[in-house]
Parts: sequence; structure tokens; C-alpha cells
Amino acid sequence: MIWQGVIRAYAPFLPVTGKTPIVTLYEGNTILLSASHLSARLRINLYLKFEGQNPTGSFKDRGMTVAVSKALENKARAVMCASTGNTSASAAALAARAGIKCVVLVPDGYIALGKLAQALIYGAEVIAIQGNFDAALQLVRKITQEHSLTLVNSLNPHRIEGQKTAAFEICDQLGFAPDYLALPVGNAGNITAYWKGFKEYASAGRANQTPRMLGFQAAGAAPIVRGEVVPEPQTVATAIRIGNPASWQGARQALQESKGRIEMVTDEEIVAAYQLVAREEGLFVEPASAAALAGVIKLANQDFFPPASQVVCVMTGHGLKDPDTTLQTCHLQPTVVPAREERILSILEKINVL
Ligand code: AN7
Repeated sequence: MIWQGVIRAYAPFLPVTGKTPIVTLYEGNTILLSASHLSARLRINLYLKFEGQNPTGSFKDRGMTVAVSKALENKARAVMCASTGNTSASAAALAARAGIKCVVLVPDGYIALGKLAQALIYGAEVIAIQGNFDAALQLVRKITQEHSLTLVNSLNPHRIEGQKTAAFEICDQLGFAPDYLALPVGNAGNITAYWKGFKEYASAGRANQTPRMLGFQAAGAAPIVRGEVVPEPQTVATAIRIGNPASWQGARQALQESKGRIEMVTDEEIVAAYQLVAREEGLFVEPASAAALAGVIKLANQDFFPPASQVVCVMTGHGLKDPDTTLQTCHLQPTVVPAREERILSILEKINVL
């Protein structure tokens, strides 16, 4: 049967019934890529779960299909969220499928251009606030409590339910649960969801173990690592520019129960990993995703992983969402020359390919 999204694939594990209208973009079923070059370099077995392959280009579609389906089942007329970009793109797309309105609040000037374009073209009401994500989420929580719009941030438990399907897929693709699961942490919904998914799959006898969870925050936006709210978070990885995560408690539980770790990585480490995964594995991810890889590299360099460990690193979003950051942070540009053969040949000579 052809793939028809995570609800149909994993219905027994999800809060849906025969009466739930399934709103889907056929999200999920993303590749788990064996990262052979990085594995050799880091002396582990590293796999990359490429969530950029989802229909709106990030993992958010997994949770949003469930949240919007349940919103429609409950006769919602509109959904609302705060977002650093990917949640708004996904909410806007699935609301379009459902035929309901979508309102998104984003931090003005701190959202990748591709994500903004997505929310707008899918037809959402996009409001850019002069404040950060945390301020946007506070406003959205208040407004959705006092009015009839349905909140579709990961405080909505249906989001977590949908996102946990990524853990199921990893077990199904590998044939076992990995030893370690690494991912970037922003609002902390995803680490909460993965841990729930791994626990449920092991309880159901569909996975042999549960992995240790490894979360990574950007150094300028690392409230969980530092143990306190960061009032003015800053990082090149705008997706995780979050100073007061809503699922802080869920993250804490995942880390404690799995004997995991949460650490921070600098913007320099993020940008280095961002280029490395593109150049060594052919995978273009967004900076927030590269934070997870930067963390794995850092831990591997400290000999944290026992030999032959099976490590899955979640590449949460697609690099094409934020090409401005690529060119600026990596200082990349094409070589511009007149359209003459000798000019091309002189370059080929210089890079030793003749
Ligand atoms: C690519 O879109 O919070 O820890 O509003 O877009 O579950 O928040 C995005 C988060 C990692 C962090 N990678 O996940 C939003 C938003 C990417 C992301 C995260 C986000 P959470």
C-alpha cells in the first residue's frame, strides 16, 4: 500500500478513532541515512533521520497532522500558534488542507525567509511581533485560553502524539532501537515526543530497548543546560532561538529516565557541522538541525560513545528554508567569470581536476 501519512501508519498508537477526519499531507516515512563518512570519522555507527523530507520541510508535519485532524474533529474554525518558523509553515499547510483558518505569530526579523514565504503562501494570517518567540507564545497561550481558537503549539498534546511517530519509524527502519538519539532542543516538544515514542514502542514489544536521549541547545539559547530562563536568546539557528521552553519538564523527564544528557554548542560549532554534513554526506539541513550533529561530534571527540555505538541524529529541517544563512555564515559565493573557455580551464587547473 502506498504511504498515506503517520496517522494511517500508526493509528493504534494515536488518539484517533474511525470518526476522526484525517487531515494529512502524507508526512513521515522519511529516510534514515547511514552516514558512512561521518561514522568513520567519529568511530560510531551514525544514522541521520532526515526530517527535511517532510512535505513542508520539517518534522513539524508529524505533530500537526494529528493536531489539525483533532481540531477539525472538534469543530474548530481556526488554529493558532507562535513559531520560530517551521511550526507556522506546517500549521498553515495543514489548516489549508482542513479548510480552516490559521493565525501565526512570529518574531519579526528572526525567521528564515523560506518559512515566512511558506506560511504566507499557504494562506495563514501571519503576524510578525516586535518581540521574540517566548513573547509570541505567551500571547498565543492567553488568546487561545480566552477565545475559541485552537492552540497548535506543542503544548497541545496531540502535537506530541504525532511527533512520537518518528521514534517508531527509526525502530522500524533499523530493526532495533538505537543506543543514542541526538536532537536539537528549542521548545523541547520533540525530545518529549521521541522519548514517549521509544517507551511506547518498547512496551508494545516492537523495539528491543530505549535509547539514551542527547539534547543540544545553542549556547546563546540554552535555558535547560544553564538551568534558568534566557531572557534574550541569540543564535544563528533561529529555529531554536528560544529562552523559556514550554516542554521544559518533558525534556527533564526524558533526560532523567533515559540517562541522557543535554549540552550546548556554540554558533561556530553549529556552522562547522552544517557545512560538514553537506560536504561529507550530501545532506543540506538547517542550522538548528546541525546543532544536534555538532553535539554528537563534540561528544565523540570526548570519547563519550562506546565503540560501535548505534547513534541516530535527527536532522529536523531542510537547508533550503534558509539559504541566506548559508551564504552569509559560511562565506560562500560562486566564482564569476566571463563566458570564455580559457577562464574556466584556468579554474579547473587551480582545483586540480584536469
Ligand atoms: C528545525 O517552529 O519551535 O525542541 O516554532 O524548527 O520541539 O521546539 C521550531 C523548533 C529543532 C526544536 N529543529 O524543536 C517552531 C519551533 C528545527 C525546528 C527545533 C525546531 P522543539
